[in-house]
Amino acid sequence: IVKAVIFDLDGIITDTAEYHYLAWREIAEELGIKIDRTFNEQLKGVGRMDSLNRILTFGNKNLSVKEKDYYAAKKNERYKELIKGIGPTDLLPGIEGFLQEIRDVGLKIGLASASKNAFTVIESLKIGSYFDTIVDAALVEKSKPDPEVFLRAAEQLQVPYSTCIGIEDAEAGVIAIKEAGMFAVGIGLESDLALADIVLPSTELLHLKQIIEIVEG
Ligand code: B16
Ligand code: MG
Repeated sequence: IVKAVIFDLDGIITDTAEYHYLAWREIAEELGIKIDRTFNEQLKGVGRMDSLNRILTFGNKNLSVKEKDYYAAKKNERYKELIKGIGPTDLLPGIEGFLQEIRDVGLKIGLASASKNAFTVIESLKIGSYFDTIVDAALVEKSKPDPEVFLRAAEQLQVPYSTCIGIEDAEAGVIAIKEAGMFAVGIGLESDLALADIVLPSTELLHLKQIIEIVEG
């Protein structure tokens, strides 16, 4: 029986991936590394320091811990500037209706994000009232694909892990959901999200009744 739905933020609720990309591209350029949108796919769902490490590996560059902290902080300042203008029109298609469907049947709603800016983004989108809990990177030790962020969210919601549906756009996130013992809905390409229980091409196609029918059989 399904008791809760736990959402990823970036790529599911809104497309902040583009802003992460623009901010990282500037930082990478400063480091003499050129990244493009194809490379950026590898940064989706991956935490801030892990993202920087991937960029450095890609560019064959080494930095000291202090330098890494400096560039990670600088990226975040730039990212925060870029997301200043986001609002309810930046919600991905169908998301608000889907949140309402979940509310209407009385299921709980959680957020499990690798971003330390999750609270700010949810506030800007004006959807904070839908969420019974928000678990972000500041509250967990291990980032996706570790299941910790999804496990914490279920605990906060006081529901068993196996009664949760997790929704993710990144491979690392789908792995985290499955490791948490939850039902995984992937949004994107079947070839990228092979471990998900079901894959839908767009958030527009999220409909609670259909998903519950598949989960509960
Ligand atoms: P921050 P999600 C993730 O959010 C993003 O997908 C990823 O690109 C980003 O690096 C990460 O958050 C950390 O974000 O720098 O804001 O702490 O998809 O898990 O909601
Ligand atoms: Mg995501």
